[in-house]
Amino acid sequence: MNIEKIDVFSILDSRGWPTLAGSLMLEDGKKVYASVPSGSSVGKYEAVEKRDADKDNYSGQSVEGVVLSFKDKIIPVLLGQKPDLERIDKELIELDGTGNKSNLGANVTLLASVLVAKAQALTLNVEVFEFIAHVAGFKPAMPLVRANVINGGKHADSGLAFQEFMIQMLPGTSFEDQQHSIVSLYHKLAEALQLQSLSACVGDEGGFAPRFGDKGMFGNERAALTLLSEVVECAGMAGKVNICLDVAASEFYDEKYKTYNVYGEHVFAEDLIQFYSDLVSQYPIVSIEDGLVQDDWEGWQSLTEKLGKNVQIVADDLCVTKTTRIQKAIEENACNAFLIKPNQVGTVSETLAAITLAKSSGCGVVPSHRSGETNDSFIADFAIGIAADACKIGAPARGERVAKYNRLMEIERGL
Ligand code: 2PG
Ligand code: MG
Repeated sequence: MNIEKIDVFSILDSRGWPTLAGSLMLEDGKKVYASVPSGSSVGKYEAVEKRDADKDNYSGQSVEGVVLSFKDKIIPVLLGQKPDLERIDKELIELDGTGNKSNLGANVTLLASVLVAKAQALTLNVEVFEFIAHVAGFKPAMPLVRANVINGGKHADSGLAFQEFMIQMLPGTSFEDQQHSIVSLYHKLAEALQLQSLSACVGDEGGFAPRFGDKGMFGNERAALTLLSEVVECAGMAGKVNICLDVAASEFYDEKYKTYNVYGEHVFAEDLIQFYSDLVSQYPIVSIEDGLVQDDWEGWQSLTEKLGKNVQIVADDLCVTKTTRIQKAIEENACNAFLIKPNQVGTVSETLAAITLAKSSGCGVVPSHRSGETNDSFIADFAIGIAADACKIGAPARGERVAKYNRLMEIERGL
């Protein structure tokens, strides 16, 4: 069954900025749809996302020109072909010809790649998660959900330096039970915030964005963790809920002074590591993502050495789903888990290669949504297909996040 028609267009993402979407029709008239997400705390080694860069059009975020270039360069290559993910991804990589998709754009190549993956699943008469599992050679499994319930950093104006405070149930919990607990804690957290006259408005990933006020260096982060722990305890769930952090430390790193700029103070990597160590001893923190800046390999080594035995040390900006950087991190013991975002590399195949490498060295893999999302729930299928330890899909609120929860539930029911 060959590809008969492809349509590409611009839609709005969850932050109200344009992003690429498209449909692919096979000869038998069956269609698949896909759209691509977009990050805001973007690592500097990520593949390039193409925008029109016309300041007068959606403040430089429009993708109309990108749509035209997709039509010109990609559609002619795909039409008439069988949807064969591996082969077409290779063609896309060759056509781009750069190491970071700076020619075509990772949003362009990823849209094509996901459309082809979904179309190939259709021709094989399997679900997308089954197709991913088949290509990657894994047995599908439900992941633990990392629900981002308090938003800071670039994702909210809460003033919190840390970007994400996530809750995660204990391993072995069904998705239905996970969702049940996450949702009830999420609403209890809203009540607790309101009781303290703090805002229960939400940030980009659906987590609350309270302004704790001026509590001094990292005082707000402690306040957030304490509140979260209290809510868990009041709900009678102490011991059943773990906390995961995405510090997104590159976002508050001061290149000039080589320190972390925290509430106006300069903090050195050693002090930050000590701070994490204190937090880990006080709260049930099981994972710390991007605890340090994306270039500090030595710092990452120290962090992993100090906490990596009991805590997952997750590289997002450090390795950006790129096999060369993942290989370096493995060799240098710079972390013990990798965040996985397909749009950081630009094709499904390259994302799967990154996962295979990470898993073969015993490291954890955590597929992730982006802060700017669409209702496409591909990442939920993907996380199951690669039997991920955990996945980040945001809070159980906002349509684009809930789409992932609902898809996970749909698949668990079917399984
Ligand atoms: C992250 C992501 C997703 P963004 O840092 O892990 O939570 O954020 O998409 O803004 O890069
Ligand atoms: Mg991150």
